[in-house]
Amino acid sequence: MTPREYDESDARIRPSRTTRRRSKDRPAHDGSKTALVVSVDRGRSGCIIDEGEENQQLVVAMKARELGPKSVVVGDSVEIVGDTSGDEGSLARIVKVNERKNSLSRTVDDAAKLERTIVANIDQLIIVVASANPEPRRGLIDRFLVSAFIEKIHPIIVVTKIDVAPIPEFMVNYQSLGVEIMTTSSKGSSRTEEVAAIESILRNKVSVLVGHSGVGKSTLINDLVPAADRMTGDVNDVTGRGRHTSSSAIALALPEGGWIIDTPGIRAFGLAHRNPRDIVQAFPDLAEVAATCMSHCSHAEDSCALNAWVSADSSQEVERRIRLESLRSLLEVTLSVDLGHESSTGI
Ligand SMILES: Nc1nc2c(ncn2[C@@H]2O[C@H](COP(=O)(O)OP(=O)(O)OP(=O)(O)O)[C@@H](O)[C@H]2O)c(=O)[nH]1
Ligand SMILES: [Mg+2]
Ligand SMILES: [Zn+2]
Repeated sequence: MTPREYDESDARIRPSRTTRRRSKDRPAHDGSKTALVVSVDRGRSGCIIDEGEENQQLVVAMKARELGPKSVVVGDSVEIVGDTSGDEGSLARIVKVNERKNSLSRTVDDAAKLERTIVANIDQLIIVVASANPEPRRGLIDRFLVSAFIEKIHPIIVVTKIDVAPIPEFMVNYQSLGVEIMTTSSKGSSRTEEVAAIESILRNKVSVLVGHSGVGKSTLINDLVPAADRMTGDVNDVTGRGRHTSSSAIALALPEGGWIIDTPGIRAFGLAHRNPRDIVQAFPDLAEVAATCMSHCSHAEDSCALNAWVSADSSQEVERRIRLESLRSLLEVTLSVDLGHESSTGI
């Protein structure tokens, strides 16, 4: 298999003669049914109608042409019309994507303008990092955290492959920003308890697993949802990289309630569409101080008001210093992002 990056354009459909013909006698939209998108693969979306009810039904649907370039992603709430029987070979049409409460999106690199949405309507972002093989990369974790804080998605870090190497020290500092860190090993004797602990934080929530290829996202999903049967792939011994085994996102129902979304491993998470400085807003105590900074303060300079805040209270100085350092690590992402726009918050 050729390794490749997940590309949302995979989901794009070319208008064909058949769709054009069908659109002539399309039904009125007021008879549409609301559905949850659980998979998107080559233009076909798996949609669940009457989710959680007795008559819950999986329907395959295609995006209607009238939707234009707007993407349909896993986690979306959509309106579908047409053949919603779910019968073998049936195909319904998605006529509307309902408003998203949030979404996780990236640009291919920091200069790119085209924003690609990965998933929508998420409660928790589970950043999966291997302690080794592949090596953890701080930059990617920081980028995921920036997005989570801006989009108000609760982030959690799960460190896998604890059997191979201990948890990297730099990760512990994220706790000062309120990020919970959990560890697991598919090989260890306490796997059952570790999976149970992860399961309990996922219960009745919509969570998405993200991370590099080969970190063990699908391996974890298979233990959380035994019926999932996700394919896993070994990490290349020579390059230390995963093989991009999972190629599209899919949401799976957790046995105890809630949804877990497996995503394909990504190489880069561009933030051209974000201003990382906005993450300060996610921390009210820091935002209050940062509001007194000089305009355009990068919060990394000597005159930054946050420096004075650290030493203003000696009893809290150590905690404050770690918290500020962790925040600055996220803000450093700013340096590598070409900020095409100024922060709307003025800080
Ligand atoms: N030693 C060890 N190996 C693990 C652990 N978790 C997963 N693996 C192995 O790591 C490899 C990659 O696992 P996958 O679950 O396919 O990784 P993924 O994150 O889904 O990768 P993509 O689908 O390519 O994004 C497989 O060979 C797994 O058996 C772990 O905790 N310890
Ligand atoms: Mg996978
Ligand atoms: Zn500042």
